[in-house]
Amino acid sequence: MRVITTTVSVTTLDVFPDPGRNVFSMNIRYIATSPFSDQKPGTSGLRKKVRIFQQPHYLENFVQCIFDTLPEPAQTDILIIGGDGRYHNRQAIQIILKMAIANGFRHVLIGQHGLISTPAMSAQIRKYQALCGIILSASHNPGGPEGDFGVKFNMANGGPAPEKLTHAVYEAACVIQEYRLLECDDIDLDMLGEIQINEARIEIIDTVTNYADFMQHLFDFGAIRALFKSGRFHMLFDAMHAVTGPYAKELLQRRLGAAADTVLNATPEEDFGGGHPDPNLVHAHQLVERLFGANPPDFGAASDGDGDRNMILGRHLFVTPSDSLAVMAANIHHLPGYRSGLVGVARSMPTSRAVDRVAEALGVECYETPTGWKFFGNLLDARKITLCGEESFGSGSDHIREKDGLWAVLFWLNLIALRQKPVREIMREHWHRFGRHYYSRHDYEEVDSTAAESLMAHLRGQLGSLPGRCFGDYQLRFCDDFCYTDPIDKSISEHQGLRFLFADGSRIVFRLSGTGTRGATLRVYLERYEPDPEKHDLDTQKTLDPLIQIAENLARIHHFTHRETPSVIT
Ligand code: VG1
Ligand code: CO
Repeated sequence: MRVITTTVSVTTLDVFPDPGRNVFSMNIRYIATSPFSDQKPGTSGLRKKVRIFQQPHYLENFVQCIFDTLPEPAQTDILIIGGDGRYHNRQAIQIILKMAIANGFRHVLIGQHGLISTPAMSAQIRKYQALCGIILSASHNPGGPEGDFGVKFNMANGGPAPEKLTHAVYEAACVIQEYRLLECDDIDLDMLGEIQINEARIEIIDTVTNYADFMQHLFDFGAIRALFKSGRFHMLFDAMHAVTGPYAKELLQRRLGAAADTVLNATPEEDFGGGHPDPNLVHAHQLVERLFGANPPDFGAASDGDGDRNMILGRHLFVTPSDSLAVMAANIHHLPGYRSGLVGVARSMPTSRAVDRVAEALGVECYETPTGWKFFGNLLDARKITLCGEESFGSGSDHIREKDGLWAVLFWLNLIALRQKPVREIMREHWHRFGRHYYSRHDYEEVDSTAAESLMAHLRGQLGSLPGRCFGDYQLRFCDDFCYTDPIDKSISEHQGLRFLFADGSRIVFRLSGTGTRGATLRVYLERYEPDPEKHDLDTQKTLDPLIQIAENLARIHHFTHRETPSVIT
């Protein structure tokens, strides 16, 4: 529990008129409230419809519970606040700021215009040794008044709060009776600089410059600049009207010399231009059409609402995030920030095992964790891994404690500059050396929650009887309900997805999403290994078709969900 150090009277409105120091009124109100029953954080923070967050006391309750649950501040009392710019971002920031001051924070940093990408937040927390960062984002979920809003909170190591803390916040949210709020005017979020409120110093900071400076230490900007300057290399980056626009323009166009029209949809908008800010083949269609159309650029990339995801495209080529992670692992020692090489890697359980093969070849450990970046934090802090990733368009390294969209793009640019080869050639060589993992994820979105739970229960009920059984050419070798024991703190996370492993190394995984805001989303992950280079140019969905049929047979997807086909295939 944090100690409240403020000495302000709770009943009188004290005003200290000192225009030189920007001191505002400073009356702290203790506001009575009652719990909401649905404030359980999911895979990454609390995500709900905007109108749920707009209910009186809803955001305030949750934020008070975060403050009440934070560990005692060590030497520092810094809080950082920023969001992905979605609808309700600015209003939420003003509320959280006033609550932070009322809860005793003496130093609050806020991203200019209220914007901070998730990876930039992680970097800022580490740079300023902050106690906590609050990110207003529902990531890749759509925004706008009818869309989604979310609150993620990161700890002093820069990473998402671990499960122990998210559970504690939920428990506090179930019994909360009161929150604290400072009465004062809204502050200007657009002008860089400092203001003083009560005893607290509020700084509006330029995270774009900070983040770009940081990236410059990790990659060979000279080599990438030369690549653009050669005139033989063109790329497009789709910021999807979300938070990475300003960061991408600074990095790609200003610092690296890419053409002025490289960054598409570069202005963050409250509703992301009406789309899903989700960098995949379905939602980043403007970029996909260019890369798969006539006369495509050499390289394409996109990131999501809060900038932690990335999609990598070559000419007429989609690089699966799992393959991207494996390529990174195999090449990381060539990059300036990583000359000492890999100490180990980690991937989320449903991510393909392409990276496992690289780790094996390099003789380093490969850890398999549950879905969600919070599970990488301990491994990174303990220096067990250098690199980690998820199939859901996430990759990152020990430079911060979040996945990092633009970092991944710079990684690929640096690699292309070094190898002087197109993306397709880099992939072909990689598969030739390690074999190819054909991989796809099928999502069934917004299905009835009870039906989705029944489907999972139906699958769980069969786990004991399936090993050894044959499905066409595929013999089931092993299946389980994935349970993870953290190698560092030994904490246990159960029910992290159902995995079915076949004798030839193929795999099917089923799990329910923890980020959706309407009904349930069933995710089916399919993977088949192909060592033969003659068979590395097959159509992914066709080659996975037998496994798709087995998934249907095992889970009776149509029976439970009444869906003929998935809503999104990546
Ligand atoms: C999804 C992804 C998961 C990712 C999470 C947060 O979770 O599958 O890999 O860590 O989103 O990403 P789920 O529970 O819906 O499968 V982000 O970009 O929303 O912070
Ligand atoms: Co995200």
